[in-house]
Amino acid sequence: MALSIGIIGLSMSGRTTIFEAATGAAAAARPGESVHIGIAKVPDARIDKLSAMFKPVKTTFAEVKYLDLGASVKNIGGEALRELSAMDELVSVVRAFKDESVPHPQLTVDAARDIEAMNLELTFSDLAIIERRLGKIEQSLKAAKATERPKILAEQELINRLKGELEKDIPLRDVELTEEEEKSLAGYQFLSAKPLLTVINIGEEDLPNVDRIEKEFTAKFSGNKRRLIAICGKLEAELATMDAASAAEFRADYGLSETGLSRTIRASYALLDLISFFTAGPDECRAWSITAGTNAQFAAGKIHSDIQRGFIRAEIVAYDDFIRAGSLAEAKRQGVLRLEGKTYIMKDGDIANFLFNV
Ligand SMILES: Nc1nc2c(ncn2[C@@H]2O[C@H](COP(=O)(O)OP(=O)(O)OP(=O)(O)O)[C@@H](O)[C@H]2O)c(=O)[nH]1
Ligand SMILES: [Mg+2]
Repeated sequence: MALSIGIIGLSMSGRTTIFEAATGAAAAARPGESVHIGIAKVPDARIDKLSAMFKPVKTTFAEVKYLDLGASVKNIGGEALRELSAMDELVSVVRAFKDESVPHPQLTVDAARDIEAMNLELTFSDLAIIERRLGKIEQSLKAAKATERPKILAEQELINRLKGELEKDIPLRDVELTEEEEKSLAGYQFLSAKPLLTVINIGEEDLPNVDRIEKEFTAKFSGNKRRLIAICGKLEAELATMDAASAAEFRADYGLSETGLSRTIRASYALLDLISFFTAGPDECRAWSITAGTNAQFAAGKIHSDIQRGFIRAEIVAYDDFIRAGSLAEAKRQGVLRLEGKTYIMKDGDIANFLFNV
């Protein structure tokens, strides 16, 4: 399943602009529609190269599902909350660009203030969930049998502890939990517990200062499962409509080596500890996303449950070794194409062929 990312932000911060640049869909949430979903292909030069070598019938990039909310993200509740709860990660778009013709809901442009405002929205949303849950726990304690009480009381205590942290402005992703506590909270999908990528939407005039801006804000808003990048949404949206060669030329003029989408996705993958492995052949060259630390047998299950079930061995060659060798046969001759068993831990850039029997 594709990684799913919910875009949040104050109104007019540039969320839809960035969504469109990422997904190539001129497809903001239309009037009367509160959410819009778009699919972005995960750019990966290694897949381009493999595809050029194998000339497969089909080339398939990994995908990221982006969700753009039509309404401003204030008092997150109802459908917006349901949708965001289901996301793997949140991207918070914060306006830093100055433009008199684009009104700011707070009248002035102040990215640091808006970052905190968005954090508060997530905290409030979680506190509301917690209040409702505490009410229900009270009710169930009244009717509970003696044998049921300890479990309910433990949940009550944990939820109260989280409430205390949220009231101190500590997001739940910064709260240390035991594995057991994590498990008991899995059903809640608290928003302030989700990995958060803050995207500062800067004006073109600030492009030479990207590094400084990112360092400054990262120092100020660091935390567990948090990252921050600065991109110029408007420029990205314009470049996304051009053909690749002209876009690259413009990008070079601005001193940008990478697309905003590529930077955003790299940061998103890093936040979730995701890596890519590849399958490559005349039928298809394809990128697959897995969590770092996944073994070969589980990785095989990404492709098909039969391959996981009937797993025998994996033929693995590291991307760089394969490129140096120039072909699978030559990689084999050089001994860099090797056989690995079930427990082999997959590495980013592994090209894999799974041998299985069902
Ligand atoms: N100058 C400038 N304008 C931008 C930039 N990014 C977005 N805008 C403009 O800001 C306005 C709002 O952008 P949207 O992408 O619609 O923002 P949004 O957060 O989706 O807004 P709503 O969904 O309407 O709340 C549009 O007119 C954009 O063209 C930027 O980097 N620079
Ligand atoms: Mg919008």
